[in-house]
This record gives sequence, C-alpha cells and structure tokens, in this order.
Amino acid sequence: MSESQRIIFHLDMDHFYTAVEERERPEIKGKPVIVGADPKGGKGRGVVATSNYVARKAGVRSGLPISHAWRLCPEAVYLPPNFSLYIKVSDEIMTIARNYANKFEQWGIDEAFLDVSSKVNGYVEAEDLARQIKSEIKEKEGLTASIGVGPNKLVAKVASDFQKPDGLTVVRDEEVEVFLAPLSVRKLLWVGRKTEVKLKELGVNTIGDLAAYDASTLTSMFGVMGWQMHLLARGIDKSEVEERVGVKSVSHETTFEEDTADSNAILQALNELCVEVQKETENQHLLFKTVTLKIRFEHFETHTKSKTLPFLTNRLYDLQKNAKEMLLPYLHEDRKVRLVGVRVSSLVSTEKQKILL
Ligand code: DCP
Ligand code: CA
Ligand code: CA
Repeated sequence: MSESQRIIFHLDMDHFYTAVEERERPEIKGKPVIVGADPKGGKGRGVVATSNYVARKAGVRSGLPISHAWRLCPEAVYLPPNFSLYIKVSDEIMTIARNYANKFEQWGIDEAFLDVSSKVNGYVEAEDLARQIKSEIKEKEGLTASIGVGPNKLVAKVASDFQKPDGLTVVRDEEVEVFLAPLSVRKLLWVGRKTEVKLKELGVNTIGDLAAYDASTLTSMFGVMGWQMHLLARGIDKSEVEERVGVKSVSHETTFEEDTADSNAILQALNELCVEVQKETENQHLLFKTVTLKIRFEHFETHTKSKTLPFLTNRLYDLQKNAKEMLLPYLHEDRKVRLVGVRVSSLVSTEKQKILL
C-alpha cells in the first residue's frame, strides 16, 4: 500500500486524570482541578500530574512543582492520583477505540493510533468515523477525546493536539505541508528541548523553517536524527501502526516434586515465588495492584483467587502478606497440593506515565 493511501487516527483524551475525577465528583465541575502531589499548603514536594482547563488558564500544567501550582492557584481542588481508576477507564476507552481500527496501537495511558485505511473510503468517511468514536466514548464514558486524522502517524498526532478539548482535525495529504509549516518545531515528536535550542540558534523556529533547511547541514549537526527531523518536517512518516504487546502480568508458579499437605512447605514455596515475582517487577520498573493466587490440588482441581489492593506497590511485604492471606483458607491436613502460583497484574511503569494493561 502506498503512503498516500493510508488514513491514520490519533486519539488523545482531554485532560485525562482530571476529566475522570470530574466525572466521579460532579460537584467540582467548573472549578480548577489539579491531580498530583499533596500541596501541603504550599510546602508540598512533587509535581502536578495534570490540571483541567480552568487551572491551565492560571498557568498550571503537567510537571510543574506542586508548590508553584499552589502559588498560582491556591483555590483549586487538589486531588491525589487514583491510578487504578485511570487504568480501568483507559482500558474501557481502548476497547471502544480498538473496535474501529484495522490496526491499533496504544501509546500511553490516554492515547492510541488507529489505522483505518481499509475501514473508510476517503477523508469524508474518515471524519464521520472519527465522530462516531468520539460520541461512543462520550456516551459510554462521559469523557471527551480529541482526534487527529491524517495520512500518517506524525500528522495524526500533531492534528489531535491542534484543537483541544473535544477536537477533530482532519489533514488531507495535500494539506500536510501548509498545516505543519507554522507550528513550532517542538511539535515534532522527537524534538526535545535541547534540540529546540540548537535549532533556534540556526534561526529554525517553525516546522516550515526546518523543512526548508538544508538536510545535509542538519545531518552533520544531529546525525541520523537530523535527517529524520527533516523528513518529519516535510510530513513524511512511513512508520506503521503496530499492535504492541506490553507486559500484562508477571507470574511464577511451582509444582511440588510430590503432592504435599505440609502447610509449612507450601507457605515457604509461596514466599519464594513472591520473591521472584517481586524481583521481576522491580527489574522492569513496574508497580502492581492486583495479586492472584493459584492453587492446584491433586487430581488437578484448580482454584484462583485475586485481590486488588487499594494502592500501587512493588513491596515484597505487600505481596507475601496478601498471597498468604488468600492461600491459608485452602490449606487442610487432608488435602494434598500439587502446585502453587503467584501473579501480579494491573501494572504501571514507574519510568513513564505509560500503561501496561
Ligand atoms: N501525566 C503525568 N505527568 C506528566 C504528563 C502527563 O502524570 N508530566 C498524566 C496525567 C495526564 C495523562 O498522563 O492526564 C495524559 O497526559 P497528556 O499529556 O495527554 O495530558 P492530559 O490528557 O492531561 O491533557 P491534554 O488535554 O492536553 O491531552
Ligand atoms: Ca491527553
Ligand atoms: Ca496523551
């Protein structure tokens, strides 16, 4: 399929954490709302995760120190993040959106790329489809999304950000250059702050400036990235929408050499499994919220039991305590156990605000 035939959507939820909080607490609607660290009357440490559009008018944005937010907007409603709720809502939104796509790629907690090339015939139908997705999310989740439609991921991503909130921006192949040209180079996905400063020194401020700049000079300054930036500035992006398989859970189980009813031996095996699971989550920089116990008796009778904790954790103590609590009711002198297993799920990466469902 040629580049010009693709139609790609980028969907991004509007002020996601605060939108979910407003939905859960209608009484705060219309007020400035900030989700993040505890402001502690202006002495709090940590940062703003996100703010709603009312708080943004006062200058409060993601990443701002919470003490600074307090100075700008002391009257705001300050809330701690409720990750498990955001994960659940995100999961529901992704399920809705996935249905509309030939190929689907989740890209963070509140956004995704959809390749709808063979679902629609041209941009008019594409726009209709994007409206349908927005209204299904609105109807089922009570939340607004912004969608960008374009011939590739880059253009779709920039377009979804173009008219927020509740936006829908369609950029046809022939409009790409004109659409991108006036925007800041910062809008290009891989242009970080340092690169932005260097480009400014060259007199390159907008994407149009970058597109017009000599590609070989960019390559000599930035290496391969320079070449890539130049392609992106011209709206060229051949990358595919790819379904990525993230880690959904981490688990370990053990089958005893011989079926056993010895509760000490079973508990010890369970503790060791917890150690392995905990190590793995730590290595992968994951926090978990759900713990599942699996137990198989002789003759293969198998039970699982899950518990979702009221917090995200990666502590061994939390894992061992909860796994043990779920195991104890199954232990009887006269019931031989063949296998035990421990699984953690509802994972969140501590490295990025990226979700691994
Ligand atoms: N987030 C965070 N810390 C950041 C950026 C984001 O914790 N520095 C979280 C909170 C956001 C969510 O990720 O609600 C999604 O991030 P977005 O960048 O998409 O921002 P929002 O959805 O909040 O706002 P917008 O309407 O601009 O998309
Ligand atoms: Ca968003
Ligand atoms: Ca986002």
